[in-house]
Amino acid sequence: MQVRKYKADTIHNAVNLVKEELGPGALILSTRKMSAGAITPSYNTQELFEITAMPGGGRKAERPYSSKSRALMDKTDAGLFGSLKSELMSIKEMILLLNGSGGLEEGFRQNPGAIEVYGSLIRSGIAQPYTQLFLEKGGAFKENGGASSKDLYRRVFKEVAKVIEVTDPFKHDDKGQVVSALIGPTGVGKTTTIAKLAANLSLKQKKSVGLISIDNFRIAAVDQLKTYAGILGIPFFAAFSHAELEFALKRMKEKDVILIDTAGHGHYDVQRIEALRGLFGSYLTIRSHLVLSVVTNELEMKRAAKNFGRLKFNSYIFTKTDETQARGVIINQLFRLKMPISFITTGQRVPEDILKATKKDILRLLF
Ligand SMILES: Nc1nc2c(ncn2[C@@H]2O[C@H](COP(=O)(O)OP(=O)(O)OP(=O)(O)O)[C@@H](O)[C@H]2O)c(=O)[nH]1
Ligand SMILES: [Mg+2]
Repeated sequence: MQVRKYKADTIHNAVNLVKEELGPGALILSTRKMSAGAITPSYNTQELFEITAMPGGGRKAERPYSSKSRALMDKTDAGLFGSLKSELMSIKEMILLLNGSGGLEEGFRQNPGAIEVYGSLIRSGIAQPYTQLFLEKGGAFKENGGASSKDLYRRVFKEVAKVIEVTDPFKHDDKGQVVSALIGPTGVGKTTTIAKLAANLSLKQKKSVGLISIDNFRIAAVDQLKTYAGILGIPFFAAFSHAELEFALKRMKEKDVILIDTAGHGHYDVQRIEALRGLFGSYLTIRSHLVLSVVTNELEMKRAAKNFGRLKFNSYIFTKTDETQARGVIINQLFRLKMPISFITTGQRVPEDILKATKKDILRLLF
């Protein structure tokens, strides 16, 4: 089977070329419109049409080939079919993207380069309205906005970066002791993240660290952190009441950093969240940080942020970024409730899998 490509300035001329060479029974496999300049400078027209075709009428018309040249041709055919298949896939994807593009078709017609950037943001999990906003702000639909997709990527990423704010809760200043509590839904990685933070602060940053666990209904959960404290050789207290929390804080008042682990609450468990607020309420020094897993369904994430908002948290910690490619949920959450990001966790290993949040790292994880 001989698959060949024919190029001409109009589709009509390309069809004529096919007929001339392969006869009127030729089978047209695909047609494609291209920009002529990109292919060869010898074409003076703006557009170029390419037809992929093969002779019709079955194998009888073909010349017999040696087994060597047959194998070579099969290889070429396979390559051609491979490229046709991937072309079809990208066309399919583009149609899907355009269908959900909320009326951006006209913008894309003017600047086809913008489709690639748009697809990249959508694939990262950033919701359509925010993706559209980033493209608009990046000038994707202005005249020449899509001239170079590299340039457009740069401008759009800059817009995404503007939405991201980062903070370091443990940055040394003269405020004295830092007391940080991690709050959040069940199983998002609070205890694991505390262990990572404790190890990095004490071993790498040479800070004196103390741990407190507030989990008054699960002995195993308390043991989990106690074990980490033992390994690191740092003090640990379990506190189930005001008095016990007060005692633990007093005993560790010389420490640079105190990390407080809390029991995971279902975000519908407003009563428990309120209880925690009652417990923390009288300590102005305690700063809370909301831990959210990026694999959580977005609606759940939104509700969790709302209900834990009663505790007036100071930053987000996003966990389990290693479990999904669609990390754009981070950006979606920032649109719902703007708050700086302090840490990102990237796996189960303690203490390695944690990053201090930087705009650059977050952008790298997103795209
Ligand atoms: N893949 C992955 N797993 C993680 C990450 N962080 C934590 N985990 C895992 O998530 C599971 C739950 O972690 P925990 O630290 O016990 O979660 P928690 O928020 O303290 O849970 P509760 O105390 O029950 O609310 C464990 O299996 C962790 O190893 C991460 O960044 N990536
Ligand atoms: Mg825990």
